[in-house]
Amino acid sequence: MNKSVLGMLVALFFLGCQAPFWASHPTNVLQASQKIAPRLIEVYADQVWNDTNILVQPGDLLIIRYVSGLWSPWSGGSYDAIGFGGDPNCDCNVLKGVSHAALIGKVGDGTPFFVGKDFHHRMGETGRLYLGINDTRTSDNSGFLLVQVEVWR
Ligand SMILES: [Ca+2]
Repeated sequence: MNKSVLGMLVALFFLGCQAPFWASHPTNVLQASQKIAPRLIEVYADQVWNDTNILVQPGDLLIIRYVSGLWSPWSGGSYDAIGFGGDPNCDCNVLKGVSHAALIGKVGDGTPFFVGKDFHHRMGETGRLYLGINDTRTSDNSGFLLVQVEVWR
């Protein structure tokens, strides 16, 4: 048996194995647990909201994980996605009741929410995902966090 015939037999064997899989998983239908493009995103402290270019739909499971990096809500500090702490009701916070300089998010023009280091949430809104620092005055901020964003649909 020459190599090309053997190659064709091997190919036919694998096609035969794959056919039932294709038949039961039509590619034009999103499966319940399909992961959409995990992305690494830099979130800068001196931007009010960082546009992730990720669209979220109702029912999506959104996962955001802090990977690395430090940022500061003023000169000289260094904090991660949990932030500095301080008075949670300070009017310096975009999201009241949450650590100053924590990682926060919002979908479209929706209400901001706490993200922190490990966010898992089934979303109820449609829109673009934005990430940012919990700080109302970003002009004196520095640094960025690297986060991984996954959407399961
Ligand atoms: Ca600041």
